[in-house]
Amino acid sequence: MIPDIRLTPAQRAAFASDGFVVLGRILDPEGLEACRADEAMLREGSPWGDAATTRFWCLVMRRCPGVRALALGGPHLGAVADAVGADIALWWNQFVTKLPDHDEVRGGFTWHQDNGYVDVSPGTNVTVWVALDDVDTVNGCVWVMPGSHAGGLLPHARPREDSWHLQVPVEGDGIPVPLRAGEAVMFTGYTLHRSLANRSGAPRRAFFMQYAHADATLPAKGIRAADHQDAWVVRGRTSA
Ligand SMILES: O=C(O)CCC(=O)C(=O)O
Repeated sequence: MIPDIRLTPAQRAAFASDGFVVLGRILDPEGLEACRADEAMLREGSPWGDAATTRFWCLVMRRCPGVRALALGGPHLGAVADAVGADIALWWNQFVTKLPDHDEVRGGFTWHQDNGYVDVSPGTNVTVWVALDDVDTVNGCVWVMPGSHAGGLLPHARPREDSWHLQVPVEGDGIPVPLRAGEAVMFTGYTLHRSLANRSGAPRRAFFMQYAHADATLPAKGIRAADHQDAWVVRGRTSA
């Protein structure tokens, strides 16, 4: 079992200035296999008739025991508490599998802030993105723009009429976050990030979890994050 991960003072300072921190390993080999088994079950059960090579499965806590154990009790929750406070709600979770595809338009996920999709108040929320395969610049690791969280929410727009993606125009490449399978990076809801196409020969599997303060709200939806579908208070409690 991996012990609770707490941010060191240096990591807290780096997280405050950069908007992201690499947490290291949050899944042991058994936990990793359980998460991969969840992903395999979803992928095998999904008839994907279109050409999309990036596949998403959202809000999977009820049917995926591997990622449920991770999201509700993983060692990253210590670091999440350092960022969010002692009362924590998991309010969103999602698999993202990139199948091999050299086409950057189809295979890439353009620059965005997670709060650009759904804003959270207060904006102390974080995303923990865990690699289920070794990830690097060849197979589509996440890239982050250090310090980009400092200005808060930026205007997002659709790159094309027919796209559900939202993006922010960004100058510069940012920095890649290569990880080994089972390792994670945590970033704020306002940290710009993206991923490029998977130019390897094998799927790139990942899972991410979004945590907010247990009393945080989703203003656009008019609800508390803890009351969202599939949300769980994973540490502490809500105030009412
Ligand atoms: O897993 C990826 O490639 C990036 C996914 C992402 O940033 C998102 O779904 O918000």
